[in-house]
Amino acid sequence: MLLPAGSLRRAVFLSETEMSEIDYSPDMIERGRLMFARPFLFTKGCVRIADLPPMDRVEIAFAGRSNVGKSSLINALVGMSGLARTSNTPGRTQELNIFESQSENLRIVDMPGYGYAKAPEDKVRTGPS
Ligand SMILES: Nc1nc2c(ncn2[C@@H]2O[C@H](COP(=O)(O)OP(=O)(O)O)[C@@H](O)[C@H]2O)c(=O)[nH]1
Ligand SMILES: [Mg+2]
Repeated sequence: MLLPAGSLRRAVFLSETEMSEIDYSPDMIERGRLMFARPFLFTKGCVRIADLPPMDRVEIAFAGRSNVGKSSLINALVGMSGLARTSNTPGRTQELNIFESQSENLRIVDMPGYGYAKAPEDKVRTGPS
């Protein structure tokens, strides 16, 4: 993707309050939309590093505190309401859930949230190992 020098950097480093859609051209917004356009398929849930797929494509991982809406955001981006499981209960996602685009060289990783987990203490302590 060819962008005018500095245009992407400017968008990335603007603070949240300064950021607006004006900083992105309609063409960039459309490219972003198409990047996540369905179909994505659930590949697997990884509990061990050894389970992770090979680093053979672009990977975008969503990390953040429990229950902030990581899985909901993935579903909204992809336009598939049931792809990533969402929950009212914090700490439900306890694996690295892998989703792969069927049309782009792109992988999404839905990560377990940090801060709270309703899981056995040993699993909370170690996480994916
Ligand atoms: N009000 C509101 N609730 C949201 C939003 N996004 C997610 N939720 C709700 O917040 C809860 C946690 O969402 P989830 O995507 O599972 O969060 P995750 O733990 O970060 O993956 C669910 O009950 C969602 O329906 C949002 O933008 N607004
Ligand atoms: Mg989640």
